[in-house]
Amino acid sequence: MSGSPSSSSAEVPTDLEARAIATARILTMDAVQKAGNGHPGTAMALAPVAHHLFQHVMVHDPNDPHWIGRDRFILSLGHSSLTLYLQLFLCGYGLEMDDIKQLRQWGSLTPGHPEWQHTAGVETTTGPLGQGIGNGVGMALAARHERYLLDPTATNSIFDHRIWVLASDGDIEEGVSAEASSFAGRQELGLLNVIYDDNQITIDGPSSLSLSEDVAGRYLAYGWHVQTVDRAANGDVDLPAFAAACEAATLETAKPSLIVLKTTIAWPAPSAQNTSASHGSALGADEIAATKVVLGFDPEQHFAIDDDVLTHTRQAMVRGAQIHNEWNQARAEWETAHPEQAALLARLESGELPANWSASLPTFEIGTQVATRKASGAVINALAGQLPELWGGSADLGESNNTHIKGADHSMPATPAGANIAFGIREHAMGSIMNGIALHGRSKVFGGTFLVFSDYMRPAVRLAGLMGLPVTYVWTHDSIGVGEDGPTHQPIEHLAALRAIPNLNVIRPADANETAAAWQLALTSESTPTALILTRQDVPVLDRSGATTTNDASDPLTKGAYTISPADNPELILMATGSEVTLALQAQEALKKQGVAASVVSMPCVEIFREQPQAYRDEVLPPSVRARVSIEAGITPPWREFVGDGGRSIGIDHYGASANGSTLYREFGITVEAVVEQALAARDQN
Ligand SMILES: Cc1ncc(C[n+]2csc(CCOP(=O)(O)OP(=O)(O)O)c2C)c(N)n1
Ligand SMILES: [Mg+2]
Repeated sequence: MSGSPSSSSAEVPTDLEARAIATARILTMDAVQKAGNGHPGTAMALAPVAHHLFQHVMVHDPNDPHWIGRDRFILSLGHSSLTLYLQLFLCGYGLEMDDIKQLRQWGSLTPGHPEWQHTAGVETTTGPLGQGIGNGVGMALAARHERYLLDPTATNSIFDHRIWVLASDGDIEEGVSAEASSFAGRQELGLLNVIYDDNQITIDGPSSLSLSEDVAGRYLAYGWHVQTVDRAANGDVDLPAFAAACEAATLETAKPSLIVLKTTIAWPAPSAQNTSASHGSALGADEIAATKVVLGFDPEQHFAIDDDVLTHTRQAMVRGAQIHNEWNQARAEWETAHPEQAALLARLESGELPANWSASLPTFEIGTQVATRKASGAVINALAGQLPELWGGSADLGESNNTHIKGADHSMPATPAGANIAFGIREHAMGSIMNGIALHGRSKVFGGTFLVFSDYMRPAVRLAGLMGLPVTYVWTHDSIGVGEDGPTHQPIEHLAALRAIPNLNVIRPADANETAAAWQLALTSESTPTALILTRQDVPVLDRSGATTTNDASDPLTKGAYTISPADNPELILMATGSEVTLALQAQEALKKQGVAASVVSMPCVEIFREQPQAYRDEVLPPSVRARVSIEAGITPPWREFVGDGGRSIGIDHYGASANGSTLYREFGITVEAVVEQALAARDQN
């Protein structure tokens, strides 16, 4: 299965192939010109590269973009989306000329940057530079993990496939790619091949304005296999040399490969080539006409393609069907030889969890003291044996985040099926790699760090939300409760900042049992990432038996918020998240002693609560009860949404300090007394 789908050619392309490449260049110019804006230069330069990969190198089947045996292609330089769209058109993935004409238009299949699940054949959403490299590293790690989970003893496996990434100067300059590439070197991810379009141009001018390092040397130092391919004498891609480099990269299976490929942006446009302007603006009618003449095409024709060219490139469908069919036969043999693994793969492909899996979720005894991070660790360890698809790790805080799976190997070159991932102190790459693992398919991946460092991975978290990847973040040390490490380590605005990301469920469980329920929700999420926000410090396991709000068997946490401790005809509502729910319950007691009836709402997940029907939300927060107090050890302004005009919020709107956690809660006024005081004031005011 490791061979190329067509006879590999380290030769000069045939006339038909040369015309296919020239056609891609011309369609690039036409499409951007019609849209009025876009990125023509790089797609023109890289047309031969993409053609070679899609026609001669990658194992893929345009008839089935989801075939699990396919090589993955990532366009990390997402601005050059036509590089990918034109190959999807030429190979027969479903895009047609009309789609190319609709580049960047409302509702089209060809948006400005490639979007996963929007256009068949797009493996990940790219545009934020650097992320595609991180995604590629994640896919390569996942490919290796899955291969050794399913087919550990084979020399050549049907599950071996490669990840091809096309990257630009921006990808190379962004820090996330350095983190991810360093990780890939340590992991010896031989399935990963990155092509760096070294065109020495970025938007603001020559890349030398901002880049002087020896990139090839840097990647050699990471432990990569590195090749450099110079331009052809005429300035075009040296295709035979590039083809030879692809072969060498494919043969290198013990190290990730980097091909530093020198190109000329906007080649062969007479005036626009090698200019920064060609990166992001239409070339203009005159320049396009002149370029068509250079390429031997009719300058009067637009969006033209010769029938014989399209027939030739769409042979990719025939070859794809054939190689896929052979693969299916090999899979049938593998299934017979490996019934247990075959059953596992069938389950993973169905998206089902094992029957009764949730029965092994731990339950915690009321009244005991358990840090929610510890409860999370107990959940992970209770499930790991049953769910081989559950794997993950931490950015070097495994012991603190309680993400370590005991008794399991690390995922390493020598133990590739290991379930623990040592991401290293690389939060941003961790987020991007997690996305790649999720995109590769069939994994339930988690990654941990301190909540305060979620900022270091935010761009990848946003992309997980945008793509709808069901990854799980284990963010512990969730408040000033961190204590002595001080303000650098104490999250303040983080909960609010994370809740601002669309399609991210931020869950801050009140106790150990809510933590188990939160994990259950995370593992059954299909298209929303989950952030688990967990305490460093012990919190009591709460008696939740009085929770009023569920009329089904699921944990009340699944409603996002619920009345954990009701009161008859409450004058007041106290609402809280995480460790502050305990404070709210203590304040409820204190108020009761003064003859004041307050109910307590645990609101672990604002996002899910917002999705509940109005009737349920009114049941939890009756509009008639205007005296409300929120308690959360984070910034207070967002709580206005729930406490309303008559309400008050207790939290912390400034940085923390170095002292033990209980001192900080006291000094910063997050106390039972403060809650009682604010509650009475709110009551008197309403
Ligand atoms: C994280 C991020 N920052 C900034 C941008 C905006 N941007 C798009 S392309 C680009 C750089 C263009 O240079 P290069 O990466 O070399 O691409 P080329 O023009 O050579 O194709 C920038 C700054 C982005 N897409 N992502
Ligand atoms: Mg560049």
